[in-house]
Amino acid sequence: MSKTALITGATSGFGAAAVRRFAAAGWKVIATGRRAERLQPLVEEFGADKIHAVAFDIRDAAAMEAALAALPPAFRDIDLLVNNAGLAQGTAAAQHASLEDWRTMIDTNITALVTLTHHLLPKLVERRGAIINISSTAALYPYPGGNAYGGTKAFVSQFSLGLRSDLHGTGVRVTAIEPGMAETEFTLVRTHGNQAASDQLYGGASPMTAEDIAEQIFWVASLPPHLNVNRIELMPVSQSFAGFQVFRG
Ligand code: NDP
Ligand code: 8X3
Repeated sequence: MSKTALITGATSGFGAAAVRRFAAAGWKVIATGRRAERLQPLVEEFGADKIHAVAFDIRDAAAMEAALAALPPAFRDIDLLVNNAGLAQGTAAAQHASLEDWRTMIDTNITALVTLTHHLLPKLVERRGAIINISSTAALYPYPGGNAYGGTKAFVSQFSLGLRSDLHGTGVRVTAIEPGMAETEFTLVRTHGNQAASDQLYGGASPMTAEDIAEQIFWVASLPPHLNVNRIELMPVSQSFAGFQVFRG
């Protein structure tokens, strides 16, 4: 019998690629995101028996609850939660950053993620399922302008380890995937729509692709049930570290 995954942020980037990867392998997928017009083609591509699309703002707790309560019976036995929906907003230094941007990141990357996880934990325990959280290299390596975004992803990585601890003995597996630079709509969103900035960042850099990350998500989910990958940190070969900065006043 096929398994069921709930994948958030399925309208773009990693999430859309993951929906395709899991559906192509025979999984049933609940695909979520705000842009309904991006979800519908996934249903048309794989069929309504394979993909259940549900559009809502993940920060809207009532809409999330309603979406879960309205799941068709064939999609209720969720085996895997992929907490992928998320974003960065802005690259300004903390002292110049927008508080609204910070709150958007915290509401999306942290509050919505823990809310959805809390709703699904009883089902995941019942089914000895799995949780894959999309964190970032920004969780571990600070960089100028990464302030609140890196903070949210540090939460995601640490929350993942904490979940593992609490879920000890339940059979539920938890993994944090911590990617570096991958070309998606991430930078377009971060810069509030600056396509030139996005093209400049990724141009000539051979960044990772959405499909690269989807493959990692699928690999983790396909491992035998006695194996838990705690975290995966990955980058394109073109990306590495640049050391500490020293200010001399
Ligand atoms: P994209 O911008 O391409 O995709 C982000 C997805 O998140 C979209 O489907 C978007 O859907 C969804 N999302 C954002 N806000 C909301 C919201 N309020 N409600 C519902 N869905 C929302 O970026 P990526 O695919 O790159 O990002 C996916 C995850 O990977 C994020 O958590 C990001 O932080 C992380 N990441 C990305 C890296 C990169 O270099 N690209 C590297 C490391 C981590 P919609 O707008 O339709 O609602
Ligand atoms: C996205 C990677 O380096 O832009 O999480 O923060 S980075």
